[in-house]
Amino acid sequence: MSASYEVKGNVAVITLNNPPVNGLGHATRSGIFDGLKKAMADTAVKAVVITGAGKAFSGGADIKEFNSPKATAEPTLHTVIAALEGAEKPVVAAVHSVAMGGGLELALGCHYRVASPGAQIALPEVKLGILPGAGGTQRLPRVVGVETALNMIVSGTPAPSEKLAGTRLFDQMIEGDLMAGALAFAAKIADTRPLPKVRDIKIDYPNHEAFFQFARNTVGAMAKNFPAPKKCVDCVAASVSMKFEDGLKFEREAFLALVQTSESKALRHFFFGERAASKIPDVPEDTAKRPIKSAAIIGAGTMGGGIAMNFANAGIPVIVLEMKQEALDKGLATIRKNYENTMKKGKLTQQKFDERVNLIKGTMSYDDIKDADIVIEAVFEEMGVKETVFKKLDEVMKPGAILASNTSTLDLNKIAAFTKRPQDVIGTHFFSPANVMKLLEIVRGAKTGKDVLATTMALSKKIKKTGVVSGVCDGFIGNRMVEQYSRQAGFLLEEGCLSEQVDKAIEKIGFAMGPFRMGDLAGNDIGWAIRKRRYAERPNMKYSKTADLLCEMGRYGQKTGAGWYDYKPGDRKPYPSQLVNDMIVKHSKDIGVERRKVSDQEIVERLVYALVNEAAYLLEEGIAQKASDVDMVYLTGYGFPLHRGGPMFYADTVGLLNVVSAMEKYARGRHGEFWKPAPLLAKLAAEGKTFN
Ligand code: 3H9
Repeated sequence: MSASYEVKGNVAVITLNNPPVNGLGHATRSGIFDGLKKAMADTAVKAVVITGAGKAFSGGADIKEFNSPKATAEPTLHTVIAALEGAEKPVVAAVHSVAMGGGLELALGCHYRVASPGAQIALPEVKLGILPGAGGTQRLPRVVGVETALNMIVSGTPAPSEKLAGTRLFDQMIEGDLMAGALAFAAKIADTRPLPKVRDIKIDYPNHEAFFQFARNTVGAMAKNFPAPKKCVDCVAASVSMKFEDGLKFEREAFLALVQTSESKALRHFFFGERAASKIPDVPEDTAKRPIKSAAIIGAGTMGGGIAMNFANAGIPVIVLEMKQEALDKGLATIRKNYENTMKKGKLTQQKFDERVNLIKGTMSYDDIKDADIVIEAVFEEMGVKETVFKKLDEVMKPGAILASNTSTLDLNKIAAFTKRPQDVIGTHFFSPANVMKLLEIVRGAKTGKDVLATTMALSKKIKKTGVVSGVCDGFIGNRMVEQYSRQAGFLLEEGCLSEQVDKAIEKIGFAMGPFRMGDLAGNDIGWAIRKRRYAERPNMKYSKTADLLCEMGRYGQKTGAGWYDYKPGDRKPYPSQLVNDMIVKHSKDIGVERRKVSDQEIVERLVYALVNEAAYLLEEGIAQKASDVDMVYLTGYGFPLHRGGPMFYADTVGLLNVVSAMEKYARGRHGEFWKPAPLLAKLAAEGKTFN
């Protein structure tokens, strides 16, 4: 039983005890149900207090149980809530720390609720692609009002308990000892009859249809790939227009339909994948971490400045080092401007602006950074430059400082070898714009210390990044995969596509941007430089020459006003370019390829399966630890559509056997070698298994 029972005076106390967040799994639900029965049977008990042990009242239904028989095993959450609400003795919920989802719904089923200030109150189900399915959409509007409830349910955002103190959600706020306060409250109301029930509260909300239609349109536009937000609106609307029992039934049906959707499964995969990413098999959670109270960044360019902002945002002082005064001034001015823009949008107060700007200092002297707990190098991506920087850092930094490189492709082990302390060297690969993008690839060198890895992992959480560990290889997880994706995109042009068709096909399935629009944004010259290196290093690896021809035309992308597309001054909208299209068609002719009509399905399969196959190699080689890590990289750093759950989850959803059959079909085309399934993919497909 994951709930304990004790009697204090004439009050029974049921304490949910299912660490870490008192999820309402089957055992916990049974514990509450049995405790309640005991309390009802004991004539000495006059009232019941229900609370949670540890760091939560309850984080809600146990998500791990979804789509398993335990989720629907009796007593279900509905049964438990009905029992609480129908109890003939008063039941008081004593809420603290976290009351979310089913946890809040449980509290809403109690006759009374008392709370500590600072508790996070939320119905966050929408973030998992579902909706509150245990009465939340029907009861919350009755206590906090329709509009507040709708906002909370559609956004899933937590509100602090004190903000809701004036509503019927809480009967009393308790400063100090919550249990003592709850027991005193229970004693006070022990004899009150009839017992108040949220379901009995009448909702008076005239002219609601127009309001709900507006809400439906708004959420429909904002979350077009997800069915849940619209259903949330429908359920709250039902709380106004239907009788309580009918509303509950309506909500239940919507919940059961949503929990089966691939969108919800993808969001739940993301929830657990993000948390799983921080778990490293040979680095236990209790590994001692080094304190990070200050940071230094080498380089005040776009990357260095963006990285510095992350530290300031987390309240950590940071010094940015540059070689020239002009570059330093420019970098610091850009940071200031970024914060000013955020303030103008109303997302930052003047006080926070001042705090953050004051936390970032500039210097041209290594002497000023020597005491920093971590230093991150964000200088030019060239081994010689890295060598100079790391030798210098080895010379000046205090013992125990973490020496991090923001390299996106270079060999971290080589970089570490420039120092006499390779155990302190690690890769922190940020993505541009570094103050916005969630992904942080944490590159573990052969000699990186476990404490350094654990510290950097914890730091990624502190600066609100999704940290994913990668081993050392060219391009790490994300860029190594994207290279294969780009190669396929190039081959598609040779075989019959134009850039626009490829971009549109992949954007239609939800990608933020197709490969060619992405190239224009990032700068086509970057890929060109990498390919030139590849032509020398790997002469057998084939690439389409179209991208090289484009660069030879000086079309580097948005920054030159022309790339795969044409651009107008001050306008980022891509316009198809006749010149480029002619170049593509001519190139096919030059290499003797007869152009054909390529279907959108083929485009999507070839691009996505190119990612999947490379990722299977990464898993085999141990560069990526688990398939969900690959998905986290693509969801948080590469614009892979969230509702598809990442490339590996997508492949699992399609079925690995189907993926392999499609690859066999493409292998009969021009690039047989490319489509050879990685041994891991072939094995899993043959065994009928999945990556995740
Ligand atoms: C629901 O309630 C449906 C009902 O309406 C209807 C039912 C019929 N279940 O985030 P953390 C685990 S849907 C299972 O790092 P924090 C989490 O995986 C639910 N496990 O901690 C992690 O495990 P591990 C609606 C859960 O302190 C550990 O707890 N509720 C659940 O930063 C620590 O998590 C939500 O959507 C769960 N419900 O934040 C709330 N919640 O250690 C989702 C957490 O093995 N949860 N875990 O990696 C959260 O937002 C945060 O976890 C919370 C704590 C704020 C609670």
